[in-house]
Amino acid sequence: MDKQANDADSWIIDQKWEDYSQSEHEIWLRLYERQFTVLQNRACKPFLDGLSALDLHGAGIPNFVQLNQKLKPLTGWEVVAVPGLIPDAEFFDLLASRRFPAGRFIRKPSEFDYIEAPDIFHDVYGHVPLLTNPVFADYMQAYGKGGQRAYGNFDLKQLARLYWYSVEFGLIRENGELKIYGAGILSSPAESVFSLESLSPNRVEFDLTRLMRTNYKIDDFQDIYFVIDNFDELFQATLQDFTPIYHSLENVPTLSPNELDPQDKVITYGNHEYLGHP
Ligand code: HBI
Ligand code: FE
Repeated sequence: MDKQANDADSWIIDQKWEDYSQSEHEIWLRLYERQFTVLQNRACKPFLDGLSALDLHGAGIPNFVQLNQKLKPLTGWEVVAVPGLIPDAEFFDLLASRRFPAGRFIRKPSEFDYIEAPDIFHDVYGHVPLLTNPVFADYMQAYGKGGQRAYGNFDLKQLARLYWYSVEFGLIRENGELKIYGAGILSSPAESVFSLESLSPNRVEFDLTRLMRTNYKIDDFQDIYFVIDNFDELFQATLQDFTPIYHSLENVPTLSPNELDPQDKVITYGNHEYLGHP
């Protein structure tokens, strides 16, 4: 494959696993233990299966060398260390080549309950277990390729919304019940409960075009959650060429997160009582 115009590889750094302190390993263990309890009946089965297949509990922060020895044979994905959020173009290139960028830093004890930027716990605990699921693994690569096609040609905000409302905050139906697959929820104890049990948010059936119209909040629980029946639904939606959708959205108003659209197949109508983090 020809060298990418931008160079995603230049963002990859050594994880330097031996440099993590004991207290950093302990933060991982505390976050892991707490989340594991919260997610027992809330996370989708493919996530819990991935968590045990990769043995992420271990003795603390996972060493990517050992993690990739387990992950790569399963779906061809590997985790690469990056300093933090990277530019969209490089992000898409890494996903398109089955490399998931994970921040190597871990949050401080003072940030235990909430951190703005994705740290290694959000990226590895939240995102990586589902990369062991073949269909979701295909979806993530297809998403990266969709980003490469759009980059430079279309506004990326519709794609960012797709990532946000699926990969980060998506819900999935499992044996008739709603379960979590979005990493932003899976790495947050409070939102793991809120997303499934609060009466406040709307929950509607996944619809790609509608979802691409919907704004999102980055610093609080979501006002709306989109529900899929299976990962193949996501994968199929991403195989299509988005160009006609981008054009159809050009003169259609954006929806705010707490707005419903008349076409929505609503699962639960929210009462919007939750007014945000204090
Ligand atoms: N970079 N490391 C990292 N992790 C992300 O999740 C990430 C990113 N850059 C861009 C980005 N996400 C979003 O813009 C996606 O919606 C594309
Ligand atoms: Fe994330």
